[in-house]
Amino acid sequence: MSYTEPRKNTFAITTPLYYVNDLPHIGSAYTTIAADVVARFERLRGFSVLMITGTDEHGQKIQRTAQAAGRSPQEHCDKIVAGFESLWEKLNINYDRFSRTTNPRHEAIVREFFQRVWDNGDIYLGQQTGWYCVSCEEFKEERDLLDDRRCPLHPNREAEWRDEQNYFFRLSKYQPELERLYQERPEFIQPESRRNEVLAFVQRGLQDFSVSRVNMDWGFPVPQDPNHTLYVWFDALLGYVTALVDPDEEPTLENALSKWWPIDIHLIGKDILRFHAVYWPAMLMSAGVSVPDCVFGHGFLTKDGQKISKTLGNTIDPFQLVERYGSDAVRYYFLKEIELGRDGDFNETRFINTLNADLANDLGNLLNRTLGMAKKYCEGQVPNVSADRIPDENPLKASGLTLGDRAARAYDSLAFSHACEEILALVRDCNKYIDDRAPWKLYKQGEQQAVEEVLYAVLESARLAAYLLSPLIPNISTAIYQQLGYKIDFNDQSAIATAAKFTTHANWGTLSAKQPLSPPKPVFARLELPETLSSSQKDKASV
Ligand code: ME8
Repeated sequence: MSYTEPRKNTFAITTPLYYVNDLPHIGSAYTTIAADVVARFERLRGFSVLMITGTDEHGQKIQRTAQAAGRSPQEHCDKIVAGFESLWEKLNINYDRFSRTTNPRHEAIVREFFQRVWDNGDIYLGQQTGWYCVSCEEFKEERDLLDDRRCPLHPNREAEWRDEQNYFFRLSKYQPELERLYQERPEFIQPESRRNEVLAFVQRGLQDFSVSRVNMDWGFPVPQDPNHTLYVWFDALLGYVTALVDPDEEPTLENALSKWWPIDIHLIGKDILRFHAVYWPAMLMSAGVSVPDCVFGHGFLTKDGQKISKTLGNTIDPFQLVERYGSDAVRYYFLKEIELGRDGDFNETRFINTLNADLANDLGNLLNRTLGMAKKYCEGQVPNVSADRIPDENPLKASGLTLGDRAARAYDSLAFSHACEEILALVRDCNKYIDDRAPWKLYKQGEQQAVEEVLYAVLESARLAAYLLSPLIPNISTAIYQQLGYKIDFNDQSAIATAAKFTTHANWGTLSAKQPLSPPKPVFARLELPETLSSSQKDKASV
């Protein structure tokens, strides 16, 4: 994808369809926030956007969890789904479709797709023997297990031995076609490190995988042999396709693929890369469907340097985090502080320090002090200056003129932390510029024109920063815009592309002279460290 290349005017992005074995955790929140930021940015740019999230509800793992909780599987799923919906609302996620794999409409799509693969001769009956990790819902090679046959991703669970008749999908047949795909479209798997992982895996030789289970009925029956239940991953990946059908349309493959296909980005964590970058395109090839544009596998979150796990008892509760600090803070921290392709750490002290530095000090104070001066020196209006009268060499204008392009390129490659750096650099330049030009002195010297030029340049740069940060911190950006005298709400996703056109608002020089400003109000209150944080954690953060 490139900012400059023409594209279709629709854009579809997916998060994984999360397992409902438990309430959403910080990992699921991380992927969903990132997808929401991309979707918001594309909407801002004027694309017709479909953001899909949802839940993966079938399979043994869910069946057993429900059983342990004393509920029917469907009751259990409904209960947990409500938790996902509630977290997405708290985190201000603007998804368009929530795909649940237990939706009866989904079964119609799965049946039609499976029939195509069957008709293509890619399904056969065979004997499956091997170690199965129920938590991954995946057969494991013996060499990939720990010494006591535990799965490295779920060391508290033993893999289970299986020896049963299953239907298999001829993955091996698609090896040459997959290799051609990776060769011809290097951007299909991103970032590069993940692409290399997949290439190495495929080079070892692909083996057919089983797509049905026996003695397990929480799932769709295999249409041609109802004694078998379809493998949860086969059904789950198709949840993306079902989500594309408009609610008032018949759930057919033709309808599903008519508008939004191919999906532009499947955003996932690195744990499920193989399913998305190997199994999924092969299934699509078998069914005669084109493959998605890109699979982006992000890194994993750790806490205070340790893997987040229930066994270690160091999970981060996203509900608590958002209640304590607000959605913009949570969204900003994870995407600014962690490069999306890499693993990243959460530390509450660093969380607070980053937000105070960037949002309260640099951005918030800048706006506050500049609006205060505009009130005093310019009658509470945008200074009476036309942007083209400010020379191109003005440091804020010079940087502001190219910032829209630079930020767009960063967003395009999902380099959110880089986008934030670029935008925050302008904000910091503004603070320095005010200190250097000291408008309060210019005012005393009677240099009204100079005062107005300085304040215009700063207010306009703050506006541009707020605009370009709006996919990440929509509430703060809205507050900034409203104080600058606009009636624009960055959360009004259906109107935003026309209310604040990208071609105008992403450029420096958009703020209109004499627009009435609102009285300054802090847009982000400084955060305090909760008492409960131990001093050792504070120490770690400062290392
Ligand atoms: O795998 N750091 O669902 P799932 C960052 N149902 N992201 C994390 C994370 C961490 N520590 N832990 C989890 C499934 N994630 C399947 C998907 S798709 C058709 C089916 C995120 O609930 C990350 O996006 O186990 C990972 O890929 C996803 O949660 C796994 O979610």
